[in-house]
Amino acid sequence: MKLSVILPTYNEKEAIVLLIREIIQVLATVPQPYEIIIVDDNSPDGTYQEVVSNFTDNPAVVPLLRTHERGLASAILFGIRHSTGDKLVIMDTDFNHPPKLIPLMSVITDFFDIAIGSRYVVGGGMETSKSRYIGSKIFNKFIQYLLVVQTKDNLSGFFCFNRKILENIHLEKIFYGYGDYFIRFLYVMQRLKKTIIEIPVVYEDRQGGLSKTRLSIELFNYTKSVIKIRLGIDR
Ligand SMILES: Nc1nc2c(ncn2[C@@H]2O[C@H](COP(=O)(O)OP(=O)(O)OP(=O)(O)O)[C@@H](O)[C@H]2O)c(=O)[nH]1
Ligand SMILES: [Mg+2]
Repeated sequence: MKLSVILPTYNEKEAIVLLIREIIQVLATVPQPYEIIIVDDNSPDGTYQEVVSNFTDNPAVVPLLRTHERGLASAILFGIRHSTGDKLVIMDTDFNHPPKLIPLMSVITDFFDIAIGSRYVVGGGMETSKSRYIGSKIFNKFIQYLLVVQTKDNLSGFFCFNRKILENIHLEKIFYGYGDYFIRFLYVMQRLKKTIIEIPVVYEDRQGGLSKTRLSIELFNYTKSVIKIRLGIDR
């Protein structure tokens, strides 16, 4: 049972090496083989080169460079397609998502199809302003209500799943845009009756670098995406 950790990066030079080192440390405690795939969209700050120069002697670290495309969701799909693991972990690269949870997610997905790191189950949370936390919680309620889904954190982006659940799924119809790919992913998986468990996680504050999320624009785009899913309109 090989594990693939997929890390999409854009201008994450400040955090990426520390993050990969921490993931390697955490994964030293799990028995299965693993790979860490970095998908960088030619970041101007040299994130890709930073990874290459720090991990040349480690074949488990696989840096990939995209020069003709940009975007979070398509980078994740690129990483999935270039990965070889039976289980996949997707996470942010700015320490929002704590690597220490990976072993638990990996074990839990022996019993469930998908494990999500969730901010909105008991024990979960987010180190951010109260207004961003509450705003995100309310928006997640809106998603739950409109799409009739059980999942409480539909914008998590920190998750582990068994590769086999992707069989016969048109992935381009899910993995496009920004964080809204995760709403589509969970919606499709719940309609297919895949088993999903939400594990409480406290999102830590971004360490270094700048945010790529433009909150008001993304909120508008996410709302559009939710309505399109509800109406059954494809991209
Ligand atoms: N490859 C790639 N990765 C991206 C792109 N945009 C964002 N990312 C990565 O996606 C992850 C999430 O982006 P963030 O800027 O942290 O977004 P956020 O977590 O909503 O916002 P923060 O509060 O700043 O943490 C990070 O690992 C980014 O480096 C992109 O266009 N291409
Ligand atoms: Mg982040």
